[in-house]
Amino acid sequence: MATLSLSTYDTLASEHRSPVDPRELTLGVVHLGVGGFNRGHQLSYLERAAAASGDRHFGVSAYSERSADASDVLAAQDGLYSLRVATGEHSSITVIASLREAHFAQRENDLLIEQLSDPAVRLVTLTVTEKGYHHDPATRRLRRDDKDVLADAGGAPPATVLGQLVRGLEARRRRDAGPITIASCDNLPSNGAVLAGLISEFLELPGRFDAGLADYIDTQVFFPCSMVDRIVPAATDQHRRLVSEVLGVEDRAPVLTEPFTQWVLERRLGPGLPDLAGVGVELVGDVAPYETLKLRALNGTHSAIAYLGLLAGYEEIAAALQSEAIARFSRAFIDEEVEPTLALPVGLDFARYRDEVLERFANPLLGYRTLQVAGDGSQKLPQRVLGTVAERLAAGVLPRRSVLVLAAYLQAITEGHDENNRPFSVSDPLAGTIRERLGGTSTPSERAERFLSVRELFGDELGGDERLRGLLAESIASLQSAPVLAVLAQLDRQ
Ligand code: CS2
Repeated sequence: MATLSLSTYDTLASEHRSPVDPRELTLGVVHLGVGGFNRGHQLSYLERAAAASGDRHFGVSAYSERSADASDVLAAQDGLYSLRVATGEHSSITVIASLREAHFAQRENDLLIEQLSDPAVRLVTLTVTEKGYHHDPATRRLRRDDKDVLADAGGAPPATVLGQLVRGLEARRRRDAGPITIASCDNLPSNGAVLAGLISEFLELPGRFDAGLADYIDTQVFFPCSMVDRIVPAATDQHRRLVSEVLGVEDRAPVLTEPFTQWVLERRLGPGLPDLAGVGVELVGDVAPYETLKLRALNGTHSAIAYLGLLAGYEEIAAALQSEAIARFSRAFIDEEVEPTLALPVGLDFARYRDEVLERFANPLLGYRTLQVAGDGSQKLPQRVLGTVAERLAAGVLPRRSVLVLAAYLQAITEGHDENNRPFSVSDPLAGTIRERLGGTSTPSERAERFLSVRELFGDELGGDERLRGLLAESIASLQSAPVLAVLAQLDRQ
């Protein structure tokens, strides 16, 4: 079978072609982190903006950060890939036009710096995952001892996004290429402000930077915060086969997603951007209420289902939610523990939001794996669960469900198997540290104490909280002594 590329594009049935001819798009956007999420979310908005406005200046050059795998496959397809929106029998499959170039950042550093300094480029977007920011999850400050960060500051070919952006901005300033907007689209609270803060901390490291760069960044570079929402599971071979059959050409980089999509973007934007508001992006003065809601109610519940489901032996989120105990737990977690901590966006119907989130998770067509959501918990849990824990404790209430999620996370990364002894391996940058810290400890209260001593994760305040320590020890003990679903049922009776 021929491969999807510009040379086979015209053979596609018109229903599978983009409303925009990919050959007409010129470079206007650089993206860092070309995973499924970016392709299922931002690139689809950019394509619709091009279609709606007729403006062809926002083609995207995207870079993969950690390995060349994704960018090589996309480059071989001339940036083309299909997006399947799973709505039951009538899934639509269309090729997205926006991605015009794909590169591996570490192999093509010079090109990246050149494109970041191109006057035609007015927008940079990032989806590099939580750990891509090289910060401490608890404090959101730069990890000043990170060896890649230090090498980048010293002038090595940049391997971190911070180094890449700073070198690109230096070149942009020298070239007088005009203001630029850098939009973080990762699931971090205040993502834009955090990125701006990390860049300014990076510039304080011992290293070689153009004098005056910090002032230039202050006046010429815009870092809006954003909340992005769409469930985009990792691609499977089965999906690749199905899509290739429908298209009649082989697509080795297809993306599957759900109908729901949302992008709330802070109105802190530089000039010359595509008309995103025209295609449904909500431009607001303050993203915080949207992002706290999403991170705690949606992502927090996702992580909860992932760890509890994984331990109970469920491979997929939707399957785990079919368990009545997990479904009941999720509702109660959102209603009783998360909701009281939220300042809701004006006009939001919370009960409806919660039902919609749980319905989206239950979509069996997505096949979203518990193991995927469980990955990198140390980078995710602070904003997803620990904020809720801290605020409930401050209000004098013991957040039993949230703390059970922490115990389930601990069990998942230290035990590495479910309750039927089936092994799994959760990938997490702090897993080694946590396992080491726990060493040969055996009693639940020792385990709780050692776990809380991982200050990169808990910070000083929560890490030293006695009530949290007691509750965590109880949760660890209950998971050690009964099957997960029985523990959940027991919680309901308390
Ligand atoms: C998920 C998110 O994998 C995960 O950690 O919780 O990717 C989630 O699907 C998205 O944030 C939904 O917008």
